[in-house]
Amino acid sequence: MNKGSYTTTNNSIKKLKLATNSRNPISVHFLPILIILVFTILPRSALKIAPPLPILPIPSAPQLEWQLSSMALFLHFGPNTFTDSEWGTGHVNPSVFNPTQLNASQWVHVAKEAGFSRVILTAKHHDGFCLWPTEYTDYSVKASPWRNGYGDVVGELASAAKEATVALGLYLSPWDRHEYCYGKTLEYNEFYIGQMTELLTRYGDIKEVWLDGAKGEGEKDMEYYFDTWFSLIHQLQPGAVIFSDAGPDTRWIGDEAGVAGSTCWSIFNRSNAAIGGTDPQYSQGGDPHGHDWVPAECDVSIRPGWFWHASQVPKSALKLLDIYYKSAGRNCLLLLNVPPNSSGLISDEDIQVLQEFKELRRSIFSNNLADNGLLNASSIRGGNGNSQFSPYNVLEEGIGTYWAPEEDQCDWVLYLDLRETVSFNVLQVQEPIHMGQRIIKFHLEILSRGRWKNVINGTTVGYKRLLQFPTVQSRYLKFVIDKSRANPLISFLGIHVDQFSILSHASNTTSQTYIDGSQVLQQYPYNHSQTVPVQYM
Ligand code: FUL
Repeated sequence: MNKGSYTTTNNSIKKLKLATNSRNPISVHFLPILIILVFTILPRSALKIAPPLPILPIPSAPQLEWQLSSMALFLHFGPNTFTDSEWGTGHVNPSVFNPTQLNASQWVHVAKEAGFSRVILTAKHHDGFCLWPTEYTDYSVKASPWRNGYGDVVGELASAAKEATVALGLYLSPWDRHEYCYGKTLEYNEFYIGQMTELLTRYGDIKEVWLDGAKGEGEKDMEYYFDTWFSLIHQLQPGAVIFSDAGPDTRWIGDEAGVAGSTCWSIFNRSNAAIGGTDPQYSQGGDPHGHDWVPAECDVSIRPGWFWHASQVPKSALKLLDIYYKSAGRNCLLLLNVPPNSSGLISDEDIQVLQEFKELRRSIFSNNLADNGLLNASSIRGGNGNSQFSPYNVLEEGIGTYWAPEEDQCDWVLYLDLRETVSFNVLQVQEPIHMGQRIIKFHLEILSRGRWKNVINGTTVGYKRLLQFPTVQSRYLKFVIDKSRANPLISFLGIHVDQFSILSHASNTTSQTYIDGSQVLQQYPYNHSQTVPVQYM
């Protein structure tokens, strides 16, 4: 239609030129009037409406890439794998490290198959043993019998990840129980930076650098020069995000259970958090008044320990699904630890659980009951006919397109007619976070026996919000944004069925408003070029 309008306008201009070229002097008199006429009838819809202003803070490109990956696989591996320990003393003989079947391609393959597009390896854990042949200490793979001392776990993983197009992250523990200079501030900072530089210059693209403030009680006191480390990491690997308790690029969620707060902002004040001394509540919730974009990462292990122990078994797929709802489903990245065993492979029982976990996610989220629905909104940026910000954009996967309301509205509502009565128990919502995180409070209503019934209330959406509730049935739904930092934008809305999880909490189904059929019809004036009549039940 727009193209047609342009053609008409161009034809008018051609006619105008013809008229001007003719010998009829009247045309010349009418020329200014004609020009005004042409520009007045130029359809407004032919022009693009600019998107709304992003609201600060917004993510950097590496932060966006990180968030879009949703899940990462953590690989805790080292001498602890062979000594049945978690925090190695740093004095275990390197001869214990001998994974006879180590195959980093298997790790990467397992990750990719299960839907994880990044892996993070403990290049050095607290025991100080290095999984790459560093030049700064003898306490490394070089001193082990593995591959006769010529092996390089980081190198093998980097090649396998590159080949499989899986992103690579490395954990370099600041706390080092082996290194003699640990405790001497300047010397150890130089040592740490030396090791970091090796890792970030030898192995191609590193997408995440992971470090923490963990330290045993009574350990030597010393200062870590975090600002220097972070600047150097960004200089050497501009595409990497740095994880720590307090960012700068991604923050620890504050627990090791993989659970985020039910309110979870990517917005945060870095100055309110210290590495090694965070307030778990602040980390879990973030800060709507913060100045920094520091989204949270939820780390948790598939087994009780971070390292592999023969006596431990993996969590069930259903447990992982529950963790997924509470991490990836609360605007965070899920960092799931799956430790390779002492032969150097990920164990079959862990692979089995990962496959089941993937199948659960597929069966729940691959079907969006809203897909064939009719959508409408309380308002549409640029007017009802504007497809750029149409409510139908929320049915397209990802955050590339979104529904935007007109400016200065008092209601922000998306109406859905699913065209038939369906049962469902999961809501999925996404905000286009490249435009900033906006939504503070929202709720979902269904039309049931002529009354709008509240199904679930929520706070914060962010990249992805998943909400579970006891199964409800309806054809008509209202997604209402109650409070937002700026005009809310929705990039995805999913209505799903989860037949597997058992809910432990009662849903918040409180308020009900009686409405009649004519009101429902009023709420569906815009059919997005589809002429299916919307009827009251
Ligand atoms: C903690 C460490 O102390 C644990 O051993 C583990 O590596 C976990 C992911 O981080 O800080």
